[in-house]
Amino acid sequence: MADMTASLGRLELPNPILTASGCAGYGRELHQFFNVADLGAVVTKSIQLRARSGRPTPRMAETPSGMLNSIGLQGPGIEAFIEHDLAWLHGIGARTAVSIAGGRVEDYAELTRRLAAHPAVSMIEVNISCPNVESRGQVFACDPMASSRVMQAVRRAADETSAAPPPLFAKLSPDVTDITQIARACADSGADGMSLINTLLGLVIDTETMRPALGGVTGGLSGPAIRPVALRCVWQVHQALPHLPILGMGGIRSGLDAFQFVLAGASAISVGTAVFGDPDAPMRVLAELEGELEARGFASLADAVGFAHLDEDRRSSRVGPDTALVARVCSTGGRA
Ligand code: RRO
Repeated sequence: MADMTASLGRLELPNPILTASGCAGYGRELHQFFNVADLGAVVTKSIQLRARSGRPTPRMAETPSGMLNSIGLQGPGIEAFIEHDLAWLHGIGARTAVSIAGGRVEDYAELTRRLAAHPAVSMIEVNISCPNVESRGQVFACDPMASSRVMQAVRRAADETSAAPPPLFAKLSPDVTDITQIARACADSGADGMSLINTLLGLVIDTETMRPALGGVTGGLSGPAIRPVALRCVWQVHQALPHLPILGMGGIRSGLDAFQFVLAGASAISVGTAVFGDPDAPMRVLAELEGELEARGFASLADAVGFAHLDEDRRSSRVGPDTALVARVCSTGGRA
């Protein structure tokens, strides 16, 4: 049995499979299908200071191998979230990564002050990359200076609120020229890790009405269509900042998909859009990923993180007693 413990900075999780923000609400719906406390963690829908009803309907459209959403940050606001949703997650024993979003830097700082010392919060995912906001100027993650201002404020708020705040992960957008520039700006400003990636900005036109299919016109593209883009982002950020923990996501549907993200440098995985068609996908992906690691002789998940970047000598040093097995798999590219 491979050791599936996942490390996201100081946070240690019993396994590396999390939900993806926005794809599992606050956990209750998925809990009908499996115990969400068995996940590495539940990542909540991004929460803002105040309740928000979101963008006009329709808010979802199908695309080949993906889905376009234009939810527009619908949510109950931080107070109701803490009272009802976070309390429920805490009650069932789930580890929770709370995704936060705001229109101003100070919003993020205030949200962090409400959450950083809360015993139910295992991690804060700082969503600076929501594509469905009124103005692209509000997408902090499209600009290194703006990303840096948010992360500095969040870092300061977390450290002022708690002596041992939860890890702070910046969620980045792939819709930039060089994602490593944004990741570096966030890391230099106090982020403990990166969540990669948010959706890509897309558009679908309904050919019957001859108008955009979504009420919000544009939307965020997710699902298998974006997997190679997401994997490329994980690869680039791991290469540029090899010690920075990465939570990887983007169209992951199977253990083999997840394994690619681990090899590229992700220490843990969020399963998102897959749950809409297959609510059991997170636990299935976990079992499949463990099988893929074992089939290649990895004693632990940690040994496989970033493995695709390593030269032959460093590969051998990662795989202990099963070196021969892994060397064979590595050289043939096949399964053991
Ligand atoms: O709520 C949304 O419309 C939304 C958000 Br906050 C996000 O980060 N990514 C996305 O695709 N949709």
